[in-house]
Amino acid sequence: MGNKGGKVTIRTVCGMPDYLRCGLSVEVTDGVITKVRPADFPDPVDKGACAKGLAASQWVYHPDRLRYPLKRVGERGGGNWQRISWEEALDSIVAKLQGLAAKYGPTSIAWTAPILSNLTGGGYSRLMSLTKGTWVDWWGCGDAAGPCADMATFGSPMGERYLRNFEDPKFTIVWGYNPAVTVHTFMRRITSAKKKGCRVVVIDPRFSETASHADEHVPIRPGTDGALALGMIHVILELGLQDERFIAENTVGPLLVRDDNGFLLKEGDLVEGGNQQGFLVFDESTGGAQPCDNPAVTPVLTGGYSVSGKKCRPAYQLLADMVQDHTPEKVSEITDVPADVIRRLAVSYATQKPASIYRGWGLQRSFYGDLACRAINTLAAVTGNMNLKRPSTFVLNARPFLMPGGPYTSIPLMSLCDAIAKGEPFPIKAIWCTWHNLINQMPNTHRIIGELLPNLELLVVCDLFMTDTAKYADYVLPVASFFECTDLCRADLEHPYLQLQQKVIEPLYESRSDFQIAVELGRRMGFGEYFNKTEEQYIEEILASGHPTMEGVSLERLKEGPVMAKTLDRPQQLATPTGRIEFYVERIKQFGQELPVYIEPLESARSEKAESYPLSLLSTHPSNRVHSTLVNITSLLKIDPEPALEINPVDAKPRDISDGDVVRVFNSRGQIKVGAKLSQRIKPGVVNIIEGWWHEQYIEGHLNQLTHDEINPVQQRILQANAAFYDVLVEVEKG
Ligand SMILES: Nc1nc2c(c(=O)[nH]1)N[C@H]1C(S)=C(S)[C@@H](COP(=O)(O)OP(=O)(O)OC[C@H]3O[C@@H](n4cnc5c(=O)[nH]c(N)nc54)[C@H](O)[C@@H]3O)O[C@H]1N2
Ligand SMILES: Nc1nc2c(c(=O)[nH]1)N[C@H]1C(S)=C(S)[C@@H](COP(=O)(O)OP(=O)(O)OC[C@H]3O[C@@H](n4cnc5c(=O)[nH]c(N)nc54)[C@H](O)[C@@H]3O)O[C@H]1N2
Ligand SMILES: [Mo]
Repeated sequence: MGNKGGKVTIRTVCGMPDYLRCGLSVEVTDGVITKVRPADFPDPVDKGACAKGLAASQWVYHPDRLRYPLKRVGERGGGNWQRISWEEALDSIVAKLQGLAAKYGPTSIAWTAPILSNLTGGGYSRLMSLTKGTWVDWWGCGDAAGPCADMATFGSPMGERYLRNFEDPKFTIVWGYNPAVTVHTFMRRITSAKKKGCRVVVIDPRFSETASHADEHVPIRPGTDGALALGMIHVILELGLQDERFIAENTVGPLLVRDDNGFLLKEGDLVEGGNQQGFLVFDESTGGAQPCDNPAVTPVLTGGYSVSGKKCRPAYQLLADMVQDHTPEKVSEITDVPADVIRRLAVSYATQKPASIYRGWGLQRSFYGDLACRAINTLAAVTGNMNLKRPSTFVLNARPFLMPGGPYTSIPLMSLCDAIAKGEPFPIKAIWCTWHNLINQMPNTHRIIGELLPNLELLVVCDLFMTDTAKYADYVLPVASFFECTDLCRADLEHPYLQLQQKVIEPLYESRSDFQIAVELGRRMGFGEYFNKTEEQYIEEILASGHPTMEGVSLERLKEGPVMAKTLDRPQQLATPTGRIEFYVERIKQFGQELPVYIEPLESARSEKAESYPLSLLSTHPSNRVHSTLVNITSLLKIDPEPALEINPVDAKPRDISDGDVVRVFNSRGQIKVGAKLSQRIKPGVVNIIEGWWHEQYIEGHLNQLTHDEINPVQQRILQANAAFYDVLVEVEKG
């Protein structure tokens, strides 16, 4: 509860949109936050808070914070606003939403809320469910390629966890990941393993903060990680270091694939009316095909066979054939990683067991990032470096809370622009933008401003600040921060806790929590009975699943501190079509990607396009901010004052660029101006601008005017397309 008088200390949870959910112990004096410290956790390794959490009180008390609802006056984006009351704002917005829903259908109203099973996003989820609106699935804004790969390989978008978290790893690869900056909870685990003798290797085109804590840094050409993984598999197979037992028991390796059509051989192919899910392996002792789940059979992994006249080979043989020409020398040419390093990495990963991979998002933001992640998953599978244990978890009673009116439609972020500009696959006319700064953070900003905004009849933004998106809104609503409202913070795999985000101060000015805003909307839309309980009552409902993982967990218990998740004893059942780890994915055969083949990046520095734009542009995540959140905090600006282009002196010199010079960074989509920062830490041929800065902080333009929104159809088929933010070519000149 918010406290008015005296000095109290309240445990709450950091709600910054990095989703780390660190515990914070907040001292409040006479209703004002006076100190923020890291709070205790049952496992001390989880205690810690970073500059972001500690600066959050400056964010909450920032003089520029939005204070009351605003209505646009004049042109959109013209900067003229009229202060209005909440009553007036909500009444007029609801009238407009209902008018649009009547004219274009309820799915024409889109919401960008994060639907975690908590109140902040959950209130909007209830509204979407009751009104049959559309949820904008934000995952494709840079984070969906790995999940696509995991969906294909493991049947779950969260399968990345199978590659890591071994109790006592001997060898760890941190791949396209900078957890020293982005996921401190992981970095603490990596560092503690290293102290126990685990060797840590970081694969990254930049000598990142994480690389500086590692035993070895492997600089790689951006977008070529898939080739590296295939090269490592080549070495492993050549030396016979694969784990054949694991492959035979857990993967599609032994399943027979038909030579004539590339599909898995099924019982139904041999016997009229036979099982179409009955996958077959070749049994050498009987010299024939047998069901893959027959425990008496020892299936072969290699060779070619004829079964009832149908020629086939085990999927493992097809993988071996594919990696055959990925020699370390050839892969070295593709990746710029020396052949002996590829050999050494492969041998260490296959022999220093258990070996773990922490796979980040950096390598996923290439156009074929899903293929790279599938190749890495395959590398883990052929060596048996897999952790198939069920993670500890909580099973909440979230669904009735989130979807009291049943499920609703969703649209992948990468399809949002088409829905608004072209009405495809269905028209969207209004966006309720909460929790996101889409004009700043979506790729290809020119398209957002040129096509999305003009075709949108209503844009409502709920935020704490006048962000770039809020500037283009029709209504701007001041939102309460996580310090100013109660919520339930769910455990995730990195942080196996359920915690209570306790309100530490009353909402400042006229701000209201997202949940309270949803309540007010719901009541006005005629759903009052679904919004008539208190926050705490709803939290109690969400906790009351009766599931064994929730034993002893109550609101009262959570007020005392976090609860650690329990492990379920049920064995893991993979939800792939074969129930096995699939490095061979039959259903994308038509795209030629049934195996995790390597394809050059869309904007490859070795393509024709590179003659005009020879440098690969990355835009990595900021250290002391979360994307565009916290860009306006004075103390943090002292550490990192403005956008800059990191460029290697090898690339700067021929362009006559010195440290601090203003440079023009451009491609066919746009041009921007920033200061240059010469750095040996970035690989020649690669440049980087840390993402998140607001438009007004650039000398000219904005980073995302250079990025593109090309859709990868295979990703779309498997899960959803991902924004390839790091698959971008540019040229740089003094300027
Ligand atoms: N402080 C802070 N923490 C955050 C966030 C934040 O903005 N600030 N954002 C949160 C969110 S939403 C996310 S998605 C995560 C992101 O977390 P990370 O994945 O750790 O972040 P990135 O900076 O995108 O990329 C990680 C590294 O990948 C490298 N990289 C880029 N391209 C390639 C490539 O082709 N191959 C390889 N091998 N490496 C490559 C980059 O140089 C970078 O060092 O962080 C979360 N945590
Ligand atoms: N070029 C480039 N672009 C990128 C990326 C990249 O690496 N390079 N990364 C991409 C990735 S991985 C991601 S996840 C996206 C992130 O994109 P966004 O989710 O848009 O990230 P933020 O800029 O942090 O926006 C969060 C907004 O929510 C507001 N906010 C904070 N707390 C609350 C609250 O309690 N309620 C409400 N209503 N608002 C709140 C903040 O003030 C902020 O304006 O960006 C993507 N864009
Ligand atoms: Mo992200």
